[in-house]
Amino acid sequence: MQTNLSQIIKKALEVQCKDFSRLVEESVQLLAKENGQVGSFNIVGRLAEIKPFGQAIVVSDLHGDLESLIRILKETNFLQKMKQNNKTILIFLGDYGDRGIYSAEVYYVVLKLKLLFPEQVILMRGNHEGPEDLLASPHDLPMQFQARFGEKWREAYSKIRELFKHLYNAVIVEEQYLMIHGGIPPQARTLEDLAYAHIKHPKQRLLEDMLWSDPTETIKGVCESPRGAGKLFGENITNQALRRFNVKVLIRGHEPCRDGFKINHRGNILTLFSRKGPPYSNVYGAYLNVELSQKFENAEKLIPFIYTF
Ligand SMILES: [Mn+2]
Repeated sequence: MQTNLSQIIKKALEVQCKDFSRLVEESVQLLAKENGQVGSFNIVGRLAEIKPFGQAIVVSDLHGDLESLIRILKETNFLQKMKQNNKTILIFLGDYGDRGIYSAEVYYVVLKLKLLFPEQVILMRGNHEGPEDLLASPHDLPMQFQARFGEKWREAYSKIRELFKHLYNAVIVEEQYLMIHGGIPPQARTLEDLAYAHIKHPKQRLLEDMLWSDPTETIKGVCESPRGAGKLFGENITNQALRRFNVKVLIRGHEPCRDGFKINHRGNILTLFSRKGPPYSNVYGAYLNVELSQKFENAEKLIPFIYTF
């Protein structure tokens, strides 16, 4: 079994279209059958429910930044921990490709980790893994695949597009955290709304709002987003959702932040951003490494567990 980080990276940099496509296909098959109890996760639709025990590493947008991903895996000793049968879990908040030039390699590494440790890794869906009718633009993945894989690139690309449908909409850590790539859909009433948002799309805008929305401090309610999809949601929407889902903090990605993270809505929202470099101008990248049994009422209290680089 290939559990050495440098071997995985080497393979990611060398992999040809056929092997890459096979890896994506295996991942699709694995994700498609995830339902009910998967290790310590309870899977409902595309929602992963987690009991508040054990260590969790939360990685946000990577956008083809292989270097930041390697750094996080090294710093957290994730593979070493897996060898020691440690129960640490690794959650990705979505947006693996586009922008950075190592999109295929980032996908390769995160999918390899999922296949190696299915009960320890959760891959969420970002707006760059959106549904057919709502894909982020510019979407440079096809060009990157063409440059990376040559004439057979379409095979790898169509498999990746299939994969998008199987990524997770949301993660909930009981009584603690709700994790969504973009934000809270104001119309969500139940966990089922989050779990089956992809099935209700496009009739309902749940999935769109989850993948595209951003918090704002300027209004309390909700308005359309300048991004052209999703919404801007204010403090009242956040408070209502945290109460409704009985959690303390919303953890999300999607927005580049100068320091790699930011806090909104009086400590009710933590935004993380893990990638560095153009076209974004954040000075730091960040990830979270936190013990889930520790109770935090407020995102400010999570700051000691946010690692920036
Ligand atoms: Mn995003």
